[in-house]
Amino acid sequence: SSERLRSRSLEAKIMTAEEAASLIKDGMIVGTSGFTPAGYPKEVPMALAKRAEKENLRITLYTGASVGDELDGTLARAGAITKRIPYQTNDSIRKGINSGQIEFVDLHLSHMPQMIRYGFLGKLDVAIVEAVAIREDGGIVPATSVGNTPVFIEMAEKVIVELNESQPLELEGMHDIYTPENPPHRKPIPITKTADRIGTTYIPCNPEKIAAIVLTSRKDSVRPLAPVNECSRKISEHLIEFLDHEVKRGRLPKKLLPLQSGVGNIANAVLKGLVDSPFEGLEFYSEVIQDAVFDLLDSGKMTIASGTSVTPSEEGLERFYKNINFYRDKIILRPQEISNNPEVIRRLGIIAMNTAIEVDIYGHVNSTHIMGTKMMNGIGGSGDFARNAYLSIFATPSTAKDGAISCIVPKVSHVDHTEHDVMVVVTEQGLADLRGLSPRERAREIIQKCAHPDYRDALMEYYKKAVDLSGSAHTPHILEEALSWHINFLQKGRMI
Ligand code: 0RQ
Repeated sequence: SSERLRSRSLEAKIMTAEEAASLIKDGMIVGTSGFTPAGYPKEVPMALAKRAEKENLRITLYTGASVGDELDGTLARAGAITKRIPYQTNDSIRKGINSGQIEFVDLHLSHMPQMIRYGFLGKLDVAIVEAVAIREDGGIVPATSVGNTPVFIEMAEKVIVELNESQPLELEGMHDIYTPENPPHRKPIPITKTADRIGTTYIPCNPEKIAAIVLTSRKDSVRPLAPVNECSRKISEHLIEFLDHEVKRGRLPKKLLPLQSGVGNIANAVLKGLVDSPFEGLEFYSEVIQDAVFDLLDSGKMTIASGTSVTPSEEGLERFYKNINFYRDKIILRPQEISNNPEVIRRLGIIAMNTAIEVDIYGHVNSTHIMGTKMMNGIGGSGDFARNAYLSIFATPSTAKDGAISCIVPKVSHVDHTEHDVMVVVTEQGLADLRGLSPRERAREIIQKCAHPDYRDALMEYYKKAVDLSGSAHTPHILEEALSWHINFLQKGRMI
């Protein structure tokens, strides 16, 4: 309808998904909208996957972050992806990455857009983007995510738009699109408060670049959230007690500082815990806006939420659409280059809460690799936030796989966040405050506060032996034994 396609001359570009997909050739670099399963194109990727089953067609796929199965899954199963950047959560992609079929580059999410503009990641051939509307001047109004869509539209030769009628027009006005200049001309990003709007409500696009418009009403495949379990609830309690303590000590203002939280069940539980906490006037400056943020906005505990995508569960999405006029002026969607920008994170003083796969006794965090070799999802935005935060917190259950794995280990099998970027570690057992502690002090704090009782003594034994054998070195280790827990698990199915 003319409400969604506001340029008469672009009507000639309306075509089927198959016709649009034919613009994509073997070997091309394709960038798509989408950040966590929100606002990603569906029809053209599915048509492309069908073609790839019959002909030689393999592409390099860039996205904002993870996307839905219609995009990542169908293309991976058709063998149509040679390289994937920068983050994924799809089983088929993961299988491809961990079996040598797909090359994966795990990037900090805020780095990717500037790397594209700097020319580090090659020349983008086609951008496929989901939109709520196309303006008369070609400007594109994104749907439930912004991610890397602005840079893909700017840098791609051609743009294919999936105009999605299932995404409400009321989304228009929630986005804030701003693109930093390349050095040496970059200026300060003028965000000084979470609620600041600094850009346009649409992504500028030269209408001549729009090569195809595909109409659809296919919905995002959002993912269910598990109910808050005992372990996540305890982690949430420890964290809220800690934040309260920081306020009492005068190290945090009463309304805290803007919060960032990762995705998933622990993150959701922590945010849900805040609904019943004493804190008021909270702000959220994060990547992903999930269900618990709606609870916080509804309860009046939170005044503003800024992110790069809205990714609730199915019920959450329904609730979001139903009350969109309430949420419209409380939610701002920004490019991931801005939502995850180190300059802004440092300026606002973000409290960053992310999840670890494992943490070692010195505070190094592995967020990406299972047993040091197999890629899980990717670093996502956790590093953007952790390194630049006012407070950098990592949470994990103390054990995994029914207790066969200790998530507190002598040495992590892969490092994403170094000891320099981790201030607080929290498990259901307790919280270790590592600020101002040396490695030897950190080891005792982490083992005593965070390790599961089944593993605590063995960790302390390793640590003491390492102190002895290294002559109390700065970071005591026994190199022959440091990864023996992982080797035990791989060989015997239990770490000790
Ligand atoms: O595997 O499902 O096969 O049992 O790892 O673990 O406990 O379900 O945790 O879903 O919250 O994910 C770090 C991966 C946690 C995620 C990570 C196994 C465990 C299970 C998942 P199964 P859980 P979650 C914002 C910020 C990086 C990106 C990021 C992540 C599976 O939070 O990707 O932070 N973070 N982004 O059994 C072996 C261990 C294990 C283990 C858990 N120590 N050893 N396996 N598992 N601990 C979002 C974006 O940036 C977009």
